[in-house]
Amino acid sequence: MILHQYKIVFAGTMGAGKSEAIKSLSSVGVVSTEAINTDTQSHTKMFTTVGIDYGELILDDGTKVGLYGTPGQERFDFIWSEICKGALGTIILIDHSTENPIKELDFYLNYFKTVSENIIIGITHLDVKTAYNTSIYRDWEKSQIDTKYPLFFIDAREKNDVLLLIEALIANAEVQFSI
Ligand SMILES: Nc1nc2c(ncn2[C@@H]2O[C@H](COP(=O)(O)OP(=O)(O)OP(=O)(O)O)[C@@H](O)[C@H]2O)c(=O)[nH]1
Ligand SMILES: [Mg+2]
Repeated sequence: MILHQYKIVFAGTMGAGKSEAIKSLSSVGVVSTEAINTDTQSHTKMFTTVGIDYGELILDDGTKVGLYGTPGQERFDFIWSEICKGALGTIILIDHSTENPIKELDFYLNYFKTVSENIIIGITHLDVKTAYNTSIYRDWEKSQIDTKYPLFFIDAREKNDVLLLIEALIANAEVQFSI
C-alpha cells in the first residue's frame, strides 16, 4: 500500500548525470526526452535531455517517489521552475570535470533556491581526472554564510549513491517541514 507520494527534481549541469541517476533508481521504465545534442560547445556528449525525464522509485516503507529530471541546458530554464512546483525538494548535480564547477554550482543553486526550499547537492564525475581537487567544495562550503546545503560526492551510475541523496533530501524535509 502506498502511504506517501513525493516528487523529487534532479537539476544541474549538462552531463552531470541527472538522466543516469533516474535510470539508476527507477523501478519502472524511464520516460526519457533525450535528443541528439546540438550544443557541443557546452558538452560533447551524444544525447541531451530536452524536456522532462520521469521515473519512479518505491522506498522500503512503501513511499512512492516520482523522479523528475530537468534538461541541463540553460535555454530550457523555463521548464525548471515549472517542474519544481509541488516538489519535496531538488537534487542539484554538478559535474566535477567541467571547466569551472564552483561557478556552475553557484549558478544552479542561485536559480533553484528561488523555486525550491529543500536542496541537496551531489558532485559527480570525481573519477575523471580534472584540474581541481575536492577541497574546492570545502572552501565553497566555508564561504556559504546564510544557508548550509548538504553536499555529497557521488557517481550517478551507482544506485546506492543516488539513494543516499534521496534519503538526505527526505530527511531534510522531515526536519524543515515536519512531513
Ligand atoms: N565517469 C563518470 N560518468 C558519470 C558519472 N555520473 C554520470 N556519468 C555519465 O555521464 C554521462 C552523462 O549523464 P546524463 O545522465 O546523460 O547527464 P544529464 O545530467 O542528464 O545531462 P543533460 O540531459 O544533457 O542535462 C552518462 O554517460 C553517465 O553514465 C560519474 O560520476 N562518473
Ligand atoms: Mg539528461
